[in-house]
Amino acid sequence: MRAVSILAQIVAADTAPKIMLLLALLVSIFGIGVVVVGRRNSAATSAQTSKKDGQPVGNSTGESLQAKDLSVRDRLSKVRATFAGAISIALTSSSITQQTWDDLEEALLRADVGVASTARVLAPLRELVKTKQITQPSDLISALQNEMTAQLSQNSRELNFDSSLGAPNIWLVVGVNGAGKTTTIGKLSAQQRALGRSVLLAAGDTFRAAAGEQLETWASRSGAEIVRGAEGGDPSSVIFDGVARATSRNIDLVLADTAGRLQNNTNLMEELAKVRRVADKGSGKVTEVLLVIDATTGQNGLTQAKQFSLATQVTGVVLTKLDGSAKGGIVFAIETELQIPIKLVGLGETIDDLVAFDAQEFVSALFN
Ligand SMILES: Nc1nc2c(ncn2[C@@H]2O[C@H](COP(=O)(O)OP(=O)(O)O)[C@@H](O)[C@H]2O)c(=O)[nH]1
Ligand SMILES: [Mg+2]
Repeated sequence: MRAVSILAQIVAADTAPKIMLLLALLVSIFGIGVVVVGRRNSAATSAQTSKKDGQPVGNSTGESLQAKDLSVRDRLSKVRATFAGAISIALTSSSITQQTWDDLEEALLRADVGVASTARVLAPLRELVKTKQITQPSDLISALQNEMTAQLSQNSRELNFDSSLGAPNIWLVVGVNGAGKTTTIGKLSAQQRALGRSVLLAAGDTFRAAAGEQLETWASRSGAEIVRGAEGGDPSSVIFDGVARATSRNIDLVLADTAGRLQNNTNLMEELAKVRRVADKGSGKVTEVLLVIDATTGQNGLTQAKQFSLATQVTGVVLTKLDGSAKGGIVFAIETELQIPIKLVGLGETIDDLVAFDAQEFVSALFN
């Protein structure tokens, strides 16, 4: 026994430093492991928050937060650069001559205001000059700004939501391909959810499989439900099913996406007219038909607006991509020639980039 305990002491004395060394080694390997894994995790998280399904996500990265901080005026810098520049050139001469009117007219037309709206904006100014209420070119600027604002402020821009309906409100979203319908629905869904309304997205663009997937991403991002149909299926029945689901679940609002092939395709217009009829036939009610127009497509947007309006009785326009447009005059052409109010404006691709259209703010951002 004694021999055994002496042997144990010798072994202990001999291995203790080795064990300590082993322990130290283990601790440092483990430590490095933790740091490496930790770094990998944080890299993966930040990659996830900055891009989800290949699409930019608002509010999650420094970049988007910075974008959100930019004011509406900042986002309209492209429109302002061309418009304000052209106007100030028109008004540099020492007196108001025919040239002044020609230059002003050209500046308005270049900004996409359109022939009829340009005439309507300039007529009251000509009168002010004729009656000598204005004599200096520089005084024309504020008169022009006032007149442009006055042309826009007539219509109500509230989104129609009837809370006494006892059934889902349906907002149809129509427009040509690429105008920004699906993106607008995603942004709108987030806004309506923030107001405390429950939302269901109906994937009525059944022509492209990708459209349904894109809407699915927006549904999960904004906390909305979604109803999708088979690819190539009947858009009306998808929307009808969406309304039925919304009714059974007491959901307040159905945002219905639609396909948007070329506007000169008469079948599309027939299809949309049918979508509208079928949507109204179910348990819900269409309280808003939003036509999405890409601001960068210019006067072509006006032709689109006329056709879509005939097919679906458009109640409001969403003007997208104003952040990337060097023109903005289409706002006047749409409102004064079609009498359809612009209700929302898209100023970027992320979830926060949809704002209520404010005529005064818009016109003042054009000038300074
Ligand atoms: N810069 C900018 N891009 C936008 C805006 N709205 C939509 N887009 C982009 O326009 C493209 C087409 O949008 P999408 O919603 O798929 O159009 P849809 O075919 O009408 O559904 C996408 O790349 C969007 O991110 C906007 O207000 N500003
Ligand atoms: Mg789409």
